[in-house]
Amino acid sequence: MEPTSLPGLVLRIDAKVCHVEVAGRRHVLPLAGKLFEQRSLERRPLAVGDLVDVRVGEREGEGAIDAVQPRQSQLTRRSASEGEERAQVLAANLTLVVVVAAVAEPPFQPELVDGILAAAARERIPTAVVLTKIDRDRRGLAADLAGIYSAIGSRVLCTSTAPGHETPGPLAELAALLHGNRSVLCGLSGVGKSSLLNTVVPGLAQRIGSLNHIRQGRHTTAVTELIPLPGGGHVLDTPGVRNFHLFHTGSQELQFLFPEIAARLPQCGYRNCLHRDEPDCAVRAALTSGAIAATRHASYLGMLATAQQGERMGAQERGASGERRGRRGPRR
Ligand SMILES: Nc1nc2c(ncn2[C@@H]2O[C@H](COP(=O)(O)OP(=O)(O)O)[C@@H](O)[C@H]2O)c(=O)[nH]1
Ligand SMILES: [Mg+2]
Ligand SMILES: [Zn+2]
Repeated sequence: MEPTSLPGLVLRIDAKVCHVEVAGRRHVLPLAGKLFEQRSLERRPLAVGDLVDVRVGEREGEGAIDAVQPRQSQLTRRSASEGEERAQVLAANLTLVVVVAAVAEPPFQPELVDGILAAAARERIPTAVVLTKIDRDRRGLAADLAGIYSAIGSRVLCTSTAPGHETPGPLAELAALLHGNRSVLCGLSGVGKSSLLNTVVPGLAQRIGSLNHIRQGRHTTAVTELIPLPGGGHVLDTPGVRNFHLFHTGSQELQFLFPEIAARLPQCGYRNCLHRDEPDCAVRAALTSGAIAATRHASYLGMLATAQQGERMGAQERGASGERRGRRGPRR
């Protein structure tokens, strides 16, 4: 009898196999078959979070992935390897992106946080910001950052999971946020993502890393895997991202990914204002009055410069493609 096709959720992708949840059960299936032969467009046609049609066999390892459903969203960053830019899809079909940043070590990086928020905004994925290690906040950084991110409409949770300093309210709220969602915890390595999950997901035996010491020979989350939550939903614990550059985002598109800029641009004097040094700019006026945070505007300018550099290189490459076809010059 022909096995029937069933809907599955991709939990984890390894070199040769992937883990797929089908009707509440995990199956390990080979990354082989028709779907994986047409590899020309994308290096890997599958991402964690993809909804797939599978046939599962009687025994472990049997079965196949027949098709991938169109994605609702894909959280994507730009990755460069061997001078070639590619889109790296962190996860597909997420319903919540939780940006995690510490107010102690490792130091807060506005452009990383703002990059993740912009990438999520681009895909219209709701976001929340979790500020961790507030037990070690000596300078009131958590309050400042909470002010900045609340002002742009983010839900901000200030947490500590340090023994004796736990913040029960915000941790309970995080648990409630994760419940029923397909979410990702995204931020630098060492900010406390795994610690948060261990605290809010009962019975989760995550490996906890440490900046200072190694427990049981390991100190980081090794794989990117969607973890089923008791009571519904999934959460992705990532090993940590060091940067988050947007993939092919135009310089005119960027302003719409910063809500506080998007809200003000109708008031700018120039129709094509990029809110950098143009006169009569409503965004810069808000910056001067303190209504827009300097760090947010700086992140925007940094991302704008990157976008414009990409556009210039794209134009150059198109112009020179006749003589240089097939050759990839070094990128500045
Ligand atoms: N003081 C303090 N340390 C924390 C907190 N959360 C995590 N840590 C420590 O920070 C280190 C990295 O934590 P981990 O959860 O592995 O971070 P991840 O890489 O983001 O998953 C570990 O040594 C944790 O014990 C916190 O709220 N307060
Ligand atoms: Mg971790
Ligand atoms: Zn402007």
